[in-house]
Amino acid sequence: MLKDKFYKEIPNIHHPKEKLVATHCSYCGMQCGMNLRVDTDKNTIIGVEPRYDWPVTLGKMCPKGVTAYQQTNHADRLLRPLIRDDASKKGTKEGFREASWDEAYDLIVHKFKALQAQYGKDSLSVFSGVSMTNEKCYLTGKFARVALQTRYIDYNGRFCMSSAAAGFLRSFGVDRGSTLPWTDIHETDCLFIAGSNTAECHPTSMFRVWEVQNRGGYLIVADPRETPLARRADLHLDLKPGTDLALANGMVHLLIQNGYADDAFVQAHTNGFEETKALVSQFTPEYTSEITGVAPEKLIRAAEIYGKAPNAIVMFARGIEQQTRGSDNVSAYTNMCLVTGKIGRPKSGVATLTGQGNGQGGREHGQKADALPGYRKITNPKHVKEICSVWGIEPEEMPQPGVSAYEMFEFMQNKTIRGLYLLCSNPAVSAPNLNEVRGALKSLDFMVCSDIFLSESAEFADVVLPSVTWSEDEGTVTNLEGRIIKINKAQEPIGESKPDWLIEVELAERLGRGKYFSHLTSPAKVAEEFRLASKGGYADYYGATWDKIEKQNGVFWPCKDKDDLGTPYMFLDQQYYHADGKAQICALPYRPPAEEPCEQYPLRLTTGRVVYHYLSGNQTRRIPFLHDMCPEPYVEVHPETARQYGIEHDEIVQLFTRRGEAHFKVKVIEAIRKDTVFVPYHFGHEQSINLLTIPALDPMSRMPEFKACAAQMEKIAAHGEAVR
Ligand SMILES: Nc1nc2c(c(=O)[nH]1)N[C@H]1C(S)=C(S)[C@@H](COP(=O)(O)OP(=O)(O)OC[C@H]3O[C@@H](n4cnc5c(=O)[nH]c(N)nc54)[C@H](O)[C@@H]3O)O[C@H]1N2
Ligand SMILES: Nc1nc2c(c(=O)[nH]1)N[C@H]1C(S)=C(S)[C@@H](COP(=O)(O)OP(=O)(O)OC[C@H]3O[C@@H](n4cnc5c(=O)[nH]c(N)nc54)[C@H](O)[C@@H]3O)O[C@H]1N2
Ligand code: SF4
Ligand SMILES: [Mo]
Repeated sequence: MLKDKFYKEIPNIHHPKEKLVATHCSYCGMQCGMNLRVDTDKNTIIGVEPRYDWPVTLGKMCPKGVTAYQQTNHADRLLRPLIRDDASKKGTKEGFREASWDEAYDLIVHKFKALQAQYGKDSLSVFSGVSMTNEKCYLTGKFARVALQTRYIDYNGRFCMSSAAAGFLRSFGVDRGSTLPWTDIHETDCLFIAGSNTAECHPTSMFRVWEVQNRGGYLIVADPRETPLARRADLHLDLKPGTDLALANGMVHLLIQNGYADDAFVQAHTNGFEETKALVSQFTPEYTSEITGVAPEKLIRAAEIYGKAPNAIVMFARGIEQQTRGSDNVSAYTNMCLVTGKIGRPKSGVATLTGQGNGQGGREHGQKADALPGYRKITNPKHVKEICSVWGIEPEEMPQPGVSAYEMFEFMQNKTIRGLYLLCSNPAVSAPNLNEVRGALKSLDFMVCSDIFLSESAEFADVVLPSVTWSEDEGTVTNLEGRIIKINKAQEPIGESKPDWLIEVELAERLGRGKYFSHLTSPAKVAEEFRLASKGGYADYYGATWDKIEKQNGVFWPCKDKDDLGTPYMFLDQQYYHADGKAQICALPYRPPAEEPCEQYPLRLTTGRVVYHYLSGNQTRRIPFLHDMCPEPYVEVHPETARQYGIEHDEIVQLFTRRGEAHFKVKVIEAIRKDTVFVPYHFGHEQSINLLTIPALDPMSRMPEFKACAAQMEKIAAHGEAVR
C-alpha cells in the first residue's frame, strides 16, 4: 500500500443499528474514499462519512461527494420500465406509461430484430458512458459486438479522454493517464498545470497542490480564466482559448535553448528530438506571445522554473484536450517531460486529470468504436483472434470498426443508424451542436435509454429502462492514477431497477445470443471473464483480483498475474511501449482553432464546469443543496467587455454562434480574459450551452472542440427581444 506522510489510521466508530460500507464516490476520477452509512433495520442508505483510511484522498470529499448518497433513494428514481405510447410527444417528458420488464424486453427485441431484418445488423447502435464499473463497460462492448452484432458502438469518453488517450499513445505507445501515483504529487518541486480547473473539478487533489507551494516548490497554471488554482499560482499563463500548441512549443523551445534538455536521456530513450527542436525554434517568446497573448517574460520565467526544478510534474485536463488539436496538445506538453528527462521516476512525470469515475478503465476495455478489451484494436487480426477465443465467436463474426460519438449522430441523421441503445450518458445535453444531435435522436426509428433518472436524452426514447446507482451494485473502477479499486454494494436496488450488466445479459438471451451471456450471473462472474479478456493486452488486469484490490488498497495496471503487485510507476525501467522501447518527442506545427473570432462573432466562447454540478447535471441538479448553490447557468464576462456591450451583472444576454443561441444571466468577473466568455454546461433544454458549441473534431482523437468557438452576445431588453 502506498502510504504517505498525511496518512493516519482512524478507527471507524460503529453505531449498533448502522453498518458502514466502504466504497468510493460515484462521480469524478478522484474516486474519493467514502463509507456509506446503512440503516441495518431498513437496509437503506442514510448517509455518508469520509474514509480517512483511503490513501489517495485521506478523508477529503467535495460538495458533490458528501451529497452523492442522496441519489439512491431519491423521489425521482426510475422504478419501473417506461414505454412511450404517444409518439407525438417524443422529445418531452410526457407520453410514457409504466410497463413490466417482460413487456419492455419483448418490445425492444421485436423492434431491434425488425430493424436488423430490414436494414442490416449495422442499423443498430450503442452509446454508453463510464460512470459504470469496468465489468459493465466490458460487457457493453461485448453486448454490441456479440448480442447486437453491430459495428456502431462509442461512448461519452470520446468527449472526455479521447485526446489524452491518442496523445499518450503517440508519445509513449501506451495510455495510462498518470505515470505516477497521486501520493507523489505533494512531494514534487514544480507543478505545471494546463487547462484544469483542479480546485473545482478535482478538489480533493488540492491539499497536495498547496503542499508543493508550502514546501517552497512552484505552481504554474495555463488557463484563460483565473480559476481558484490560477489565483494562487506562482505564474498564471492566461492564454487565449485554443492556443495551447503554441504555448507548449514555446516552452519546449525555451527549455532546449536555455540548456535544460537532458541530452543523455534524450539520446538513450527518445526519438524525434532533432525534428522537434527545429520545429519549435520559431516559437520564440515573442512569436508565442503573439499567438497566445501571454507576456514573453512569463513564458521565460515558466521555462526557467520548470527547467530548474529537480522534480516536476506536467498535468493537464480538458482545457487543452477538448480542441481540434487536443491530441497534439497532449503530446506537445508531454514533450516538456521527455526533453528534460523528468519522467519515469518518483515525483516526476505527466498526468492527465481523468474526468469520470471510471474514465480510465472505461476507455480500455472495448466501448470505443475501434477498441477491444485490454486496449486491443479491432483492426488488428491477432487482437481480434485473442478476444474471439474468450467470447467463443469466430473472427469473421467480429464487426468492423464503427465511428466516433459525434459521427454516430450524423449517421442517425442520414439514416445509416436507425436504432439506439443508450446507457449511462445524456448526450441531449452533453454533445456539441445540440440542435443537430437532438434532431438525430428524434429521427431514430427506435431508441432505448437506460438511466437512473429520466434524463433529457430519455425524453427521446421509446423505451426507458430503470438502472441502479453505483451504491446498489458492486464491481471495480480504475481511478485517475490507473489504480483499480472496488465499489461495494450498500443497498438492494430500489423498485424494479436492475444493474446494466443484468439488463444486457437478459436482453442478449431474448435476442437468441444467450449461449454467450447466460453464464454471467453476477458481477463477480463478469469480472472473471473480463480479467481474462484483458490478459495479454497492455491494459492487463488479469492479476487484479478483488481480493488483491481489497488487501492492497487498489492495484495499479498492468498487473499480469497472481504474484504481480501491480505498477504504481510507469516507465521506471525507461522502457516505453513503442516497438524500439523509446518514447516519441513529437514535432507538431501550430494550427488555430477551427473557428476564429471575426467581425460578426468577435468573442471566444469556452465552456466547462462548476464545483456543484456533474456533467449533464442529470444527477446533481436533483440534489437540493447542489441545486441551491448553482440553480442555473450564466455567462462570465470581463468588466471591460461588459461595459463595451452596455451590460451589467445579472442582466440577461442572448449569446449566439453560427449554430445556435441561448439566453444567460451575466456574471461580470475580472477572472477572465477580455476577449473570452465562459459558460458552464451542466443544464438542459434551452439552457444548454451546447446549442452553441462547434462539432469540429480533432482528426486523430475525434474529440469535439468544446473549448473554443467564435460567439457574439446582445443585451436582452425587458420585453425579451434582443437589442440590436
Ligand atoms: N465539479 C465537477 N467536477 C468534475 C466534473 C464536473 O462536471 N463537475 N466532471 C469530471 C469530468 S468528466 C471531467 S472531464 C473533468 C474536467 O475537468 P477540467 O478539465 O478541469 O474542467 P473544465 O471546466 O472542462 O475545463 C478546465 C479549464 O480549462 C480552461 N480552458 C478553457 N479553454 C482553454 C484553453 O484553450 N486552454 C487552456 N489551457 N485552458 C482552457 C477553463 O477555463 C477551465 O478552467 O472534471 C471532472 N470533475
Ligand atoms: N460544452 C461542453 N460539453 C461537454 C464538456 C465540456 O467541457 N463542455 N465535457 C464533455 C465531457 S468531458 C464529458 S465526460 C461528457 C459527459 O456527458 P454525459 O455522458 O452526458 O454525462 P453524465 O451527466 O454523467 O451522463 C450520465 C447519465 O447516466 C446516468 N447514470 C449514472 N450512472 C448510471 C449507471 O450506472 N447506469 C445507467 N444506465 N445510467 C447511469 C446519469 O443519470 C446521467 O443521465 O460531456 C461532454 N460535454
Ligand atoms: S472530488 Fe470527485 S470523487 Fe471526490 S467527492 Fe468530489 S466528485 Fe466525488
Ligand atoms: Mo469528462
